[in-house]
Amino acid sequence: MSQPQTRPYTEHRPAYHFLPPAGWMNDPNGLIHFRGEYHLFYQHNPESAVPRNIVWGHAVSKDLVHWKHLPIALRPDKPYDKDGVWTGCMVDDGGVPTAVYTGVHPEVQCIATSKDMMSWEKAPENPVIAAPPPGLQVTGFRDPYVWRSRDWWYAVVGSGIQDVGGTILLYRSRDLRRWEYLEPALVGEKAKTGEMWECPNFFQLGRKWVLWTSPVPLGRVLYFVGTFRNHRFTPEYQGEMDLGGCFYAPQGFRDARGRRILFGWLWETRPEKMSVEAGWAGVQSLPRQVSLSPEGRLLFKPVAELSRLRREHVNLPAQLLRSGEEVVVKGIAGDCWEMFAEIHPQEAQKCGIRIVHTADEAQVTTVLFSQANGTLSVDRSHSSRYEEVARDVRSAPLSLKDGEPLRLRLFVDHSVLEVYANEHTCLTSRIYPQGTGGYQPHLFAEEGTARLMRIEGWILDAIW
Ligand code: DQQ
Repeated sequence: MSQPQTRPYTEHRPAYHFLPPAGWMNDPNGLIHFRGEYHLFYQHNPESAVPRNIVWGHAVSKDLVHWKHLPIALRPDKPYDKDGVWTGCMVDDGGVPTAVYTGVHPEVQCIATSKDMMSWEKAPENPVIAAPPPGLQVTGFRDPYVWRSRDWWYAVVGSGIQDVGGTILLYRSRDLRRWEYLEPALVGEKAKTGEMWECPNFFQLGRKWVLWTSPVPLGRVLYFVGTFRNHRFTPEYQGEMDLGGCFYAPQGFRDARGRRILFGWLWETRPEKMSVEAGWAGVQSLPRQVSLSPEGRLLFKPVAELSRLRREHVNLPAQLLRSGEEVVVKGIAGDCWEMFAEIHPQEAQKCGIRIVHTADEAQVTTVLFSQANGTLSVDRSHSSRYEEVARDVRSAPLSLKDGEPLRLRLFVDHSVLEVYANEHTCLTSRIYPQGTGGYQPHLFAEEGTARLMRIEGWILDAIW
């Protein structure tokens, strides 16, 4: 479905990332692979591009790439959720899809079931968790995430302990309706990991357990990999999921092929007024498959199905890239493309890709690897002539091992730029240039010569 042509900023509206027909979207919710179809629910205001009157939007896909919009699934129409049907997950309860979500206000946990994935019935037992554990001074109590282990359902609820830090509270139940509180599975330190942990996901991956959460007020996503014994999670590795500055509240699920896949909310970094005029705000990230590296850190790669969008293909021969010179990837231009670059920086202190606006080359976003600093960054200081959009530099630590090449995968979709480096470092960004025409990639090196090993690009199709 496309926006009416009378709206401004249509050139910023993504074409192969998921977003609703109109209005506001934030967190992905209720992700499940059910009877051969992928279901994506999401926090949504269909009326306007502002975060008010939230409902659960709903879409379905057979391939994680092409989506069909379905009717709104949950609305705030009960005393226990009249101020909001907030984030939650979906489980398959013996063939019955069951949403476990937060009703507001105050924050309580509720369930809703469906026979056909189209109409939803809220359980008479709601709220199924009516209050936080007695005696705990909590800073929030929301975003239940549920899994099954033998005869029990387990849930973590995002929370925080006053003056202590973010926490996940662990519960168990036989029937999803009567819940027993166990204990905090992990408690963070307020100064380091925030005061309240939104949207936790907690699951086993190989021989480890993974927790990721979106801490208030950090506005980014932390993950921990560790062990889970006797209801206690012991982190062994801590990482950041995406340091681009607009990625939040991801939710993951396991599909029928056993893959762990997540979507994350990409928020706008333009003023609310621009979003309201455009008529929409919020995009879902590409679906990312999550796995574990031998060192125990998380790896992220866009799902293989996305290659169905590939059209024209460009392949450059291996070559040297001298300081001060540029290699323009001719054949890759426009609003929707993907590219892969394998680069040996050699003695070049810096190298990367400039994403240059084709109609106005002064609007450029730079993806820069700095050997000296051990960082990968996205520089938006010259991305747009619009004064009022965010212009910053976001960086993630990135050091290459001896002989290891830089492997960059870029996805450009109108105002979305997703950068994946060596599968473990993600920087997702929003860019809003003035004018139509799209972008073209220019490779560059500085302070030394780099070697381009493999450069490939594809023009991508729209999904609607
Ligand atoms: N968004 C939801 C909350 C959640 C927050 C409300 C995270 O349930 O904590 O829209 O973005």
